[in-house]
Amino acid sequence: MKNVLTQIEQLTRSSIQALETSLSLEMLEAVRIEFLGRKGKIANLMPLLADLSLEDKRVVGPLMNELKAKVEELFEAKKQSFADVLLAKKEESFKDFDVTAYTKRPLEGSLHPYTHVHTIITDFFRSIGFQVADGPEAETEFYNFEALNIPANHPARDMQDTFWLNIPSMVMRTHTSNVQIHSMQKYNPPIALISIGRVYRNEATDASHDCMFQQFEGMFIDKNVSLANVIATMKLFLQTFLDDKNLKLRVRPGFFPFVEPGIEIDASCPFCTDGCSTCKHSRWIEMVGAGLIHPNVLKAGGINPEEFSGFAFGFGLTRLVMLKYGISDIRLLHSSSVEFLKQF
Ligand code: FA5
Repeated sequence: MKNVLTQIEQLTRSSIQALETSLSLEMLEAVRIEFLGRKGKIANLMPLLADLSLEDKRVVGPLMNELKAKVEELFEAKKQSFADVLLAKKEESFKDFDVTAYTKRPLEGSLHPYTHVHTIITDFFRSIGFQVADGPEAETEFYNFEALNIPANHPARDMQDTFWLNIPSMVMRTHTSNVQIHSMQKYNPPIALISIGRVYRNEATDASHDCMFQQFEGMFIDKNVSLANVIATMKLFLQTFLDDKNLKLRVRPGFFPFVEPGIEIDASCPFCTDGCSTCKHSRWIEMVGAGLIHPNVLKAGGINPEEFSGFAFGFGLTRLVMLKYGISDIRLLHSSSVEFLKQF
């Protein structure tokens, strides 16, 4: 009996010491298995009871149960203390959490400069009564050339290097002027419309030329339309678009087979008064080709040139975009570069 009591006493000391010196949940679990496990040190004491007298059993039995209960209680208390420390650490780390602090935001999309300019142009022309029309990019020779007074073998065809399709008489349109004929066939005068879209030219690409770029065309047909009407419309539009109320226009003669007379309009440089790199130190920037619609073109569109006249104008939209946003290389517009696009 004395031997058993000594073992109980030793186990009590060693188990308490092991529990108290456990530094982690893992160490604590190892101690639990060592003392309280099914084959642990406390369970190993039980067979010793068998050799004791009934009287001794009544003394030793409760002592063994007490030892087991004590170790269990200390184990649970130690486990709880580890949980408390963990919780306190977690609370500490959240204490200074600032919900308004800067975090890197996901990349947001932005509108392409073409889209911005598209909106400015359509808003302006809708406000003065023009509608917005569309036309095909794969076009017949008739709508792209012949109906626009550019017959086959005419030298004017060389002005616009053409991408021919494998389908006979079909081209990628070289300008948005094809919309003029489609619209004359569709509507009766008065007609006031603009059209914006991609055009294609078989040209080498450099900082200011691309083989695919955008144009923006306008047309007005009514009775007694004069050149003064197109000049006034261009002046009002460019003053609004370039946000310069003092912008002046300079008109020069220009040749386009589908207008007569044809003019080219330059605008005073909106960026300087005495010359800069944008206007190449000339104080004028080439803006738009325009003129009164040639009677042959009105006829091709089914409109009587004796009764009606009209003006047409055509911008290189790509160059307008570059001018408005100070873009130096046309290739950036189709580059899909995120660094470039996120500025707009
Ligand atoms: C025309 O295409 C005429 N259809 C415009 C027109 C319409 C005149 C109605 C009169 C009446 P032009 O070939 O000049 O014209 O082209 C118009 C504009 O497109 C040019 O002023 C220029 O800004 C732009 N452009 C021409 N080629 C390129 C190119 N390769 N890359 C980028 N822009 C170009």
